[in-house]
Amino acid sequence: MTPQNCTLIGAPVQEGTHQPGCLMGPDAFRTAGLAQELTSLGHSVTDRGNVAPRALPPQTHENQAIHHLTETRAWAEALQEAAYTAAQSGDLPIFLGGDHSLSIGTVAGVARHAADLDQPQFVLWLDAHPDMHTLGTTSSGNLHGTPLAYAMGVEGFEGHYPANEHPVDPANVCLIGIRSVDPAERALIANLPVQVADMRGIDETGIAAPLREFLAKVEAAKGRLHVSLDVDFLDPGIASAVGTTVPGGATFREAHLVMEMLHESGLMTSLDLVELNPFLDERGKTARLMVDLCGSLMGRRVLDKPTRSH
Ligand code: 5AB
Ligand code: MN
Ligand code: MN
Ligand code: MN
Repeated sequence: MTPQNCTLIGAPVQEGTHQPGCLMGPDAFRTAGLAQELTSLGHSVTDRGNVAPRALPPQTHENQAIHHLTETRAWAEALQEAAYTAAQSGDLPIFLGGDHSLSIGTVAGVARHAADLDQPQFVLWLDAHPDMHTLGTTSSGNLHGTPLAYAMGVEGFEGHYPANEHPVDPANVCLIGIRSVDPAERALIANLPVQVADMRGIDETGIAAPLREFLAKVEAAKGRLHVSLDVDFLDPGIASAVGTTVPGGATFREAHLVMEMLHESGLMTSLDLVELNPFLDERGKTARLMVDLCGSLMGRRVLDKPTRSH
């Protein structure tokens, strides 16, 4: 496989959720040996440290449930810029969260670069949740539930989040692992051409089928692929260090298979690792599992020949 130049960018944001701890995420990934894992697979790694948002004037929204709107916007601006700059360098940006609100910035940033290249941007959302709330529909007020709606240019963020100049076409979005959907998200999914592989479907077809279908679309369109991996994609039995556990998630092997297939496709151009809450971890177990999954994503395999069967 081609060795890649990986750029690690820490985004210690936790304002998008209601419980503290994601702030420690980037350092937990570093402590669990992410850079060493990538280096051992032949890649080069540059750790750019953590992004720091600037202070913005306070802003409010009529939805009283929303908290930390100003901070979320500040993170989005800083991360959009960081993601755009990192993507332009031609390296593989890996964003270390931090809660999922960081993807408000990262997806828009890499999509801006895809637009420069005149290539379509695709997004693979590995998550228990669709994260498709708008500022008007979130009832928890936790803004980590909004990044995918914003990334696709759904209305409901105007004047609050940065203007999204390069929204991702919903037809280029695939959600895998979904098992907790709120009514407003359900309605949005019904009206958008997104591909959704919920756990119900995965139980029947296996996890490979929907992923294979999506990767074929990315390849046919010569697209760029952003992967956003939320820890709660995984079953809480193997990954407990996350605030929003939902039973019935991806198993150890399902998750590795997704990573292995992504690697074999050679299509991924950027990656978010989000929602790790080290304060809830048991002796670094979830952090280490995430690093282990990154190993499969970046080329570790059992044998030196393909093991896949079509
Ligand atoms: B995560 C919920 N839909 O809006 C909400 O972890 C959960 O980034 C959001 O996927 C979960 O609060 C956001 C109930
Ligand atoms: Mn999420
Ligand atoms: Mn989630
Ligand atoms: Mn969460």
